Amino acid sequence: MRSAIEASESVRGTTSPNPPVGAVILDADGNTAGVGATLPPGGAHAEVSALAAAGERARGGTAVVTLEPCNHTGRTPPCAEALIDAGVAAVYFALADPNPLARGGAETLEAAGIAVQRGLLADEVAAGPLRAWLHRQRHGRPHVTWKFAASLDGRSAAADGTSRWITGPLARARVHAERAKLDAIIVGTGTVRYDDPWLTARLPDGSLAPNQPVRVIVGIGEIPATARVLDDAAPTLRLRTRDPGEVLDALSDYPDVLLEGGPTLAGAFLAARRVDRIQAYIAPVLLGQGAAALRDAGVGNIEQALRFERESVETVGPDILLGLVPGHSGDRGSANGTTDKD
Ligand code: AOF
Ligand code: ZN
Repeated sequence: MRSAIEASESVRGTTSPNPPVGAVILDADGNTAGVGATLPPGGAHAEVSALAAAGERARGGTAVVTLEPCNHTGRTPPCAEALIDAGVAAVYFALADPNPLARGGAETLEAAGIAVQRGLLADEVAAGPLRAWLHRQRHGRPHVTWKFAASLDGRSAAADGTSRWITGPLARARVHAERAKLDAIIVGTGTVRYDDPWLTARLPDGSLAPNQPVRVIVGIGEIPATARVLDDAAPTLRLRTRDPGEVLDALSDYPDVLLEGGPTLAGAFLAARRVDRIQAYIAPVLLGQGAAALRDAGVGNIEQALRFERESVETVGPDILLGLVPGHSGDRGSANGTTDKD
């Protein structure tokens, strides 16, 4: 399953609106016979590409898939049938398919006499490669990650506005590697005016990654015609609204969305409870003055503080990457000041 997760990670950002699924076929002796991952929409599902790689070695073997094999004829024929036809003896999958059109593959496989194991590394898959797709299936809107980099005292620029580089090269490389796996990156018009970001995903050598997320500029302010985000290195979408709900409605085809800045836009999304995860890169740097990473998120007193729970903490070179999710309060998981008081 770890290999299947790795395969699914390798296609994250290229499969929307389909989920990035990974599959591994083991032969009857338990050796890896084929690895596959979902191709762009209309192309083969993960199981079918793994079966193609395995060929005859699939017979009597085992399929390991991050999502329940589909049971439907959509853009492609059902994977459950493909697994039956290939003669696999067992199927392990992590997550049941929540899509009512596609689900039921497990029962079809079992009816054909195949041993089915559900739930293998389910939490890892749900928090990892299938996270955004599952979120969109459940909530009908994109999964939003707010990413920011700040000094230890929460600032993203020094007193004179200079901001390069607060975090180290490893953190920046990581941000670029992550960009290539997203569907869309959102920035406000203010950030476009002040920072003139390019918002492309670059490989370590500086060249453009093959997969580029859509660059989304939101807000009613004007931006210069010479702004770098307007070039043709990646598609760009201009949304003349500041309302997070309207922005996400317009992005319904883009399940995995990154909110990059600036502080005002982040504040609007946080106040509207439209941030599903925070990735905070914290550098061991003190600035003392300078713009904060966040402005006005609707918090007037400590009771209203937006509280989050730690999902992960990692060191990235000299910096710390904190992964946070909204604190549990109410079934929508909105972040507010009612948890973690002690
Ligand atoms: C799988 N393996 O690799 C993926 C699955 O329109 P289609 O035919 O491409 O089907 C899309 C649906 O199939 C999608 O919503 C999800 O339920 C499932 N995706 N299933 O067996 C795969 N990507
Ligand atoms: Zn399928």
